[in-house]
Amino acid sequence: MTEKVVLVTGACGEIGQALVQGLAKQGGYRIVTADLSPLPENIKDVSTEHAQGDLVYKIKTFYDYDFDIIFHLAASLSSKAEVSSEDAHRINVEGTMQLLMLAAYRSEKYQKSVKFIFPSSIAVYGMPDLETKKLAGCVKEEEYNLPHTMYGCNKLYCEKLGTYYSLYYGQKHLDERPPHMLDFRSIRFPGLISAFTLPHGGTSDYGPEMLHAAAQGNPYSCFVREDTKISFMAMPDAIKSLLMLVDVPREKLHHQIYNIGAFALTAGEFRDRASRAFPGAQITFAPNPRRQGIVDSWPEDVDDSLARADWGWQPDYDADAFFDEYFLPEIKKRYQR
Ligand code: AKB
Repeated sequence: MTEKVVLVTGACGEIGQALVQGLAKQGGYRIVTADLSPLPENIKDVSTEHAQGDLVYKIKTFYDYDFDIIFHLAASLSSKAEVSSEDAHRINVEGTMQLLMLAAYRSEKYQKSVKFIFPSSIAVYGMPDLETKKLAGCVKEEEYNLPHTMYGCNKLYCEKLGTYYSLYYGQKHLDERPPHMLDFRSIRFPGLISAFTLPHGGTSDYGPEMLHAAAQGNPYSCFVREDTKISFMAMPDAIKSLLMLVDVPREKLHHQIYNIGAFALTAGEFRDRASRAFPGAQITFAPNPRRQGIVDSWPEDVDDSLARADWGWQPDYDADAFFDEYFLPEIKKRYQR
């Protein structure tokens, strides 16, 4: 069987490392990676080539490759993007635009649809106030698309760009559209939690930070209120979703953008579960108004019925399974070593 050539940008990030490991485990891929940083040891051996540097300036390198699939994970996350917004725009939008152009060009020229998998985020939503957030509960893809952050604006715009390149590029009428348009597929992720890595620069980071601190016996001061609620997901489920979506035949997909959910908890519920698992955990709350405002603008939970209907999405880990079967066993092994 010939190997599929796959590019993973942002390979050194949290999702990147886990995805590269997942692709290698699944087999059948020649994995090319890209990131600002050198590859960490855990994925060094499975990447056949690594392009280190800024994607925007490196894009020419990638025109020489015959990619079947691009997982474009490189991004500046929500809290970081608020402090250097122009930089975030360059990384999140210009980098994506360059890669979309490359994928669209190759799809048309070589008569082969390049699959472009784009992780979007619950940051694309903008709940106007806490009352609306509470009343809305699980939001659908097309609701409240009024992001309050640079990162959310960037993600929403890139969803639109990807949709444009896969449906309307060239302004061909539906029946004269070439069969080999770029194949753009996007998942809106909730906050992700890994037992092996910690996120940097996000605003859902209080979840993983609190749990890792408690597991190590370190005090943690949480930057949002106890009643703050958003949806979260175990990293293995996030990787499962990417690997599932990439394999679905295009005709089964009725949409370009899909919500996926797993469990929604308040920061106080995280604290309670962390305290039960690690008696003596020292968790306090000292909300940071700017970061609090960001999380308050994100919905409590998402409606992922489109993903369930079109490609059979179902998470393996609800809140109990996340703690009991994934996070706690792994984290205990990790910090007790
Ligand atoms: C962030 O906090 O910026 C990310 C996200 C929810 O997309 N984790």
